[in-house]
Amino acid sequence: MFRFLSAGESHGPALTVMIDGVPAGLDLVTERDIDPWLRRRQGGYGRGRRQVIETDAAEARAGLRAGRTTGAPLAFQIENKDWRNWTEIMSPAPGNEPRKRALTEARPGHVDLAGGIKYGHKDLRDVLERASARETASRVTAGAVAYRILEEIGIEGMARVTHLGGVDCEGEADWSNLDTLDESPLRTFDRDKEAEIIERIDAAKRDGDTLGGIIEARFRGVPIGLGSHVQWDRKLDGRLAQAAMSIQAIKGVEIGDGWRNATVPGSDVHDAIYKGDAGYYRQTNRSGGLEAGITNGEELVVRAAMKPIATLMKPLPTVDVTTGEPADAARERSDTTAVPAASIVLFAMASMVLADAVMEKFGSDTVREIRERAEQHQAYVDGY
Ligand code: EPS
Repeated sequence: MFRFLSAGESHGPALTVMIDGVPAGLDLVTERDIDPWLRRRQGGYGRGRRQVIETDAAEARAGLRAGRTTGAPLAFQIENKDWRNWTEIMSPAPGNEPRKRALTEARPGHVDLAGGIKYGHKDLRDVLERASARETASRVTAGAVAYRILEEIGIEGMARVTHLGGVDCEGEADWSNLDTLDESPLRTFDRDKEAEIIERIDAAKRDGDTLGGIIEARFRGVPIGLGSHVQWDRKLDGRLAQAAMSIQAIKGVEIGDGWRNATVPGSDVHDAIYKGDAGYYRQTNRSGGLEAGITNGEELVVRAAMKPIATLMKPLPTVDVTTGEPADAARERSDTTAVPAASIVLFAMASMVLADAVMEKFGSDTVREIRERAEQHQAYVDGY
């Protein structure tokens, strides 16, 4: 129901985002609802100079009228300010062959070699520009719209880092102090670990190296009964995993304490069920709010493992694809780490999956019907 497509190269003129399936009647103000998420995605210690050039903002092009959605597809554009430095190399017009500054030394871990072979390019810029994580600004734009739908039925979310560069920084997920995450240069509640992690990022930068980490998106107020167990492609955990795994550099996904749960007995894994005045509840949430692909009313927790960025200033051995000779992998301006930014992207992707599941259950034409049906559903659950 909630579908999004994007177009745009890292150093092209702009990123273009199209979103279909947004219900009518959603209050949406780009400066209030989208741009703050774009700013968060640009942040985090360890990013390169590109983020000094960019000030991402979503410009509404379609589907919005007087601060409300109409039910028509939404379209947004995010300017690449760096485009002015790339107008010749990235020009869409003919006449730039042979290309200046062709990138031919395939970086291990990046799209370069496999993408170059697949699409028949020897200037690997023709694949890397689209593989670049610049594209995640589009995801965050669409995710911010999805999150507005979630807010309409009382769902609240957060995005944080729980590990970076070999240091755990999980801390307690503190809903009453979400500002802490924006204040932390690493988007962590565990601020005692910041100095150690920053030292590691500085050391990696000095060494021409990069660092990965673990990120988490968490949602509360999620109704019981989103997703389904009846077919593989309707399971919400599977849908979240696909969305998370599609993010650049993400190589592992867990729901709740997925990896830990594989190592201990079932009695230490499954969350005992209780019923009180407020209905069914659990005292633990190792399943991360999902059982058999259906939300169970507990906090929804999805985590993802991000590998270190593939552009190394101290390059690994590779092959030049034009000469076939051994070479040092290409060096381009890049980030030492983008783990804090990736947490915002995970949050955006998870928001889209959740908004899709919400509309599947409660309707998709108007925000009014979604709200009414969510309230009716809660009354039903309370009496179950
Ligand atoms: C990226 C390389 C860097 C990052 C970029 C992703 O860009 P540049 O080569 O222009 O310095 O900054 O991420 C972004 C531009 C962004 O907005 O997140 C890469 O190769 O993936």
